[in-house]
Order: sequence, then structure tokens, then C-alpha cells
Amino acid sequence: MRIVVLAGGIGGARFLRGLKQAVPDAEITVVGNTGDDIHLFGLKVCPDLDTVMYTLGGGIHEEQGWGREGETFAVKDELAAYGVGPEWFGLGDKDFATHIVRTQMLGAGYPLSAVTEALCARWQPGVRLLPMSDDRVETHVAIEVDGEQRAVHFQEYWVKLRASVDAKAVVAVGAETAAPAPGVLEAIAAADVILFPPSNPVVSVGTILAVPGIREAVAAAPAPVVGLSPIVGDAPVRGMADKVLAAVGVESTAAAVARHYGSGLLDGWLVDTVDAGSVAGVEAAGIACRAVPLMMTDVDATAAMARAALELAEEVRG
Ligand code: FO1
Repeated sequence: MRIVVLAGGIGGARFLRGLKQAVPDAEITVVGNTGDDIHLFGLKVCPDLDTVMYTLGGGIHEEQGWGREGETFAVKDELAAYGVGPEWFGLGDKDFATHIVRTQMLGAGYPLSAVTEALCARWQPGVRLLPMSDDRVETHVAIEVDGEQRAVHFQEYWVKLRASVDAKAVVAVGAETAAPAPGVLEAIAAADVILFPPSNPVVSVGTILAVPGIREAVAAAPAPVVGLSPIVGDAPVRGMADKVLAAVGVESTAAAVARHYGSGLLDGWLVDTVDAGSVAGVEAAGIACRAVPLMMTDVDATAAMARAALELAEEVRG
């Protein structure tokens, strides 16, 4: 079975671990969000690609869901000693090696997709990890501080500001001129199932869909498209989805996110059992809906979610 997953960072990566356990023989292609990418210290950092690679490759810092386990921060401390910032982004010594290799390969002319394939050759994540695009796309967030509007990089909004101020707008800078990375459209067209994991619907899945051609390809794909709500009980399970959903005028409910994706994209939607009351409303929007436990408390629980999504995909397969 060929499965394509449009994944962001922590939620997407954890879901993929359960999906792999649920269908170990499936051929999984991950289209990874690169809107979170940030250039620091002359290096290109790809948080969502790295979180998928480290999580599935066994190198992730489990509690954080990002960065490497057993990290040290000697380089970060030395940079700070030189007064070279930013200090708010925690890059560890092991993680630096990934960004050095990536930046070196990009500098030698390799596209991000080739670089990602090379990095994954070491980590063996057990999925094909494709960046959504080889072109630079970076999500910025418009905020208002002391009455004046300004745009900050998504990482500054999330890591430095902890999403403590309202997001007035979210812009995937460069998306409009970006092209899908090699293999992305082909994988979507050839998929037996397409899944939207419980990633951020705006800055993760939304950014991937903002790359011209990808939304259209998903909508036109013969495969059923099934999503899992990142919102449980009117709040994001993790992260700042409520803040960026508000920026695009979407309320933080499982049903609202389904409608936000729309029946043109989604054939099925899983909500958590606490949101079972919203099933009828989602179905009324033309999207098949089931209520199942959606807390990824461990890999077995996540595998059960993945199986539920695949079962719903078979039910809605036209
Ligand atoms: N998230 C934090 O909350 N604090 C950090 O210092 C931080 C550093 C960091 C370094 C590398 C990396 O790949 C991810 C990092 N993240 C950090 C997580 C990152 O902001 C998120 O993984 C995504 O961008 C959102 O999904």
C-alpha cells in the first residue's frame, strides 16, 4: 500500500511512528513542511524535516520532540561568548552537524531534496522523506507590539515569544513562487491513501498545501484523503495551533479545522472521542467523520489511530 503523509514537526513525526507500526509493509512517502526553516549562523536549519528524520531514525530527544537526545551545547555557549545570537534557539552540538552537512551540500549545488535523501541515508527513517519544495519558503508571522505591526520569523514567534502575542497574519514567504520538490506530485498521484496527520493545519499542513500544485494534486488524487484532528476538546494537543488558526479566522475546534481543509480536499476526518458531538456537523459538511481516541500517548495508541484512519479511508474510497 502506498501512503502519502503531509507532515509538520512533532505531531506529524509521532503519528508516523504509529503509522509505521500499524502497516509495517506500507510504502510511506512523507511530504515535509519546510516553512519552519531558519538560517542561523550561516547554516540552514530544517526543524520539521529533522524532527521526522530523528524521530523515525531513533535520534530524537523524546520529551522535546525536537533536537537530538543526549545533547551538549558547547558550540551554542561559545557563540554566546562571542555575543553572536540568537540565544533563544537551542541548537545542540550533535544537531549542528546536521546543519553543517546540509549547508555544505546546498552550497555545493545539491537541492534540498537530495540533501534530505543523503541525511536520511544515515538515519534510515523507514519512509521516503521529501521536502515540500526545494525552493526557499519561510513562514513569517505578523504581530502587533506596542501598537506597531511587524513581521517575525515563525521560529521567533514560537520559540522566543512562545506565541504569547496574537498572530495578526501568517505568511509563507516564497510559497507563491515555489515548486513542489521532485517526486512530490508523482507520489500524491500514485498514492493509495493520503493522510493529514495531527500537525498544525496552518503553519505545517497549510504551508505544504500553499506550494502551487500541491493542493490541486491532493484534491485531484484518486486516493481518499483522511485527516486526524490536531485539536482535541477545543484546544491544540500541543503547540500554538489555536493562535495561528485565529490568525486565519478559524476557530479552534476539530470541526472547524475539517471545514477549513474543506470537503474538496478531505474525504474523511477523525476527531477525538471528547469531540464526538461534532461528528454530525463534519458529516454535514460532506466529510465522513469518526470519533476515536486521538491522544498519541504511546506508539500503540498512535498505531490504533493510524489504523482508524486507514479504515476510514477504505470506507470512503469512491
Ligand atoms: N523549540 C523550542 O521550543 N525551543 C528551542 O530552543 C528549539 C530549538 C530547535 C532547534 C532545532 C530544531 O530542529 C527545532 C527546534 N525547536 C525548538 C522546535 C521547533 O521550533 C519546532 O520543532 C518546529 O519548528 C515547530 O513544529
